[in-house]
Amino acid sequence: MGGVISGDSPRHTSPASKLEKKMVEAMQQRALKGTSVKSLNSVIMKFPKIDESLRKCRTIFQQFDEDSNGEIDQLELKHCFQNLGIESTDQEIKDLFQACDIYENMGMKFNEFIVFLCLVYLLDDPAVSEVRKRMGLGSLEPTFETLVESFVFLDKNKDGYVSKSEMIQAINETIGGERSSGRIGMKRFEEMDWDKNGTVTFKEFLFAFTHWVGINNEEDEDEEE
Ligand SMILES: [Ca+2]
Ligand SMILES: [Ca+2]
Ligand SMILES: [Ca+2]
Repeated sequence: MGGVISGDSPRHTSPASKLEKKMVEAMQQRALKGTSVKSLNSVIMKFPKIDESLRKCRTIFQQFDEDSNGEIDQLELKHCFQNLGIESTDQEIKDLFQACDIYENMGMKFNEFIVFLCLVYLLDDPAVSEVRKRMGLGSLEPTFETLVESFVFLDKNKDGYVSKSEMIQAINETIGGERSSGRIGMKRFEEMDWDKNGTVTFKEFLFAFTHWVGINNEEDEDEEE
């Protein structure tokens, strides 16, 4: 396959929220800086460390989840921001939620929260960087950087989305022409493409990632009632 990816027009069917658009733009910007990731294997090597860091996020999550129901709702996020002394409008909170809440539930579950944190990391916005500082994301930043760089590695044409052919290309580069690699690539891609629109956003990528590193909401939560 050559480098031309022409029959690959992305179909972004679902209307993106303002924040999601911002995130795609942020990824496009970030992609211009390049990536130190050379292969999927090198990302896979980092899984244990990523796993460990993402578990630290659970502690933060629990602090936000005032009623401990396993979800952070808009009011809880607002309270949290208030406690941190961050001014936020209801609309901003709503946008943050829409950007992360893949299932369009009332609350953000843990894996959606990771998407949220990564968004906070990625967005170069004065208000957001204030959130970042106050939430003490410092130790998590290398993990988010790895995740961002992995996405940039996959997004060959740097448009902020990973298409099917880009995914297969990355897999082929890594495994070096094993016959099954294309099929594995497709399977991985389908796992990531939650809304089945043919492209994977950074949000979808992160969401899938929390599964791959073994974080699972339902299994980790002991029902206490
Ligand atoms: Ca809650
Ligand atoms: Ca792309
Ligand atoms: Ca998608």
